[in-house]
Amino acid sequence: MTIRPILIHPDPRLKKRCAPVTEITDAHRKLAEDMLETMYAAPGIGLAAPQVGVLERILVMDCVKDPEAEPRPMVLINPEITWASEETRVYEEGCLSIPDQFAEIERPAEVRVRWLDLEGREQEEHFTGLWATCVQHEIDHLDGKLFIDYLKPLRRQMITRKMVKLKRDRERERVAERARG
Ligand code: K1U
Ligand code: ZN
Repeated sequence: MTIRPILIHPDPRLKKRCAPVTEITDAHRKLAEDMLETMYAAPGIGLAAPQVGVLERILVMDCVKDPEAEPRPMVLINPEITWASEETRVYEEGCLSIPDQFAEIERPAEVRVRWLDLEGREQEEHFTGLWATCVQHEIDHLDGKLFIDYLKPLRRQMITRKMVKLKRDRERERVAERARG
């Protein structure tokens, strides 16, 4: 398993609508394994393929937060929301592609989602609580949407500017480190 680099906003690959997976191959199974390892290492509770530069409709998540509890790694291919509750829930979201920035986002409190598993079998499940919030955040990634797209333009621009600076600083540090040998 490999930890893959996570793209940081702004990046054009994070704004693209991803293509459905038409045939599940060993490359998809390797990608899913790597995404789970990358998510756990971050650490995070979800990760979508475009965040590691793959523009296909695959996401992983595990919202079991209790370190004593059994983990529940999930891989969802071509996920579709088949039902969303009218009731909403507000949660302070973060994003591994927008480090150290958080905002309260309102979404349906409960959703039903249909997807294919790694063997190509259709699955459907009702999600509530953090699982519902997370799966919607990840499906948004597959549609090229970030949580900051729900914010007012001024706040979105401020966060984007911070991310531009963060990327510039990280690149300078990378160049300086290479020069040091
Ligand atoms: O998609 C991503 O960028 C991952 C993101 C998922 C997410 C977080 C919050 C609400 C909805 C979706 C993250 O995992 S950010 C990190 C995070 O939330 C976390 C990290 C460690 C422990 C618990 C949570
Ligand atoms: Zn995210």
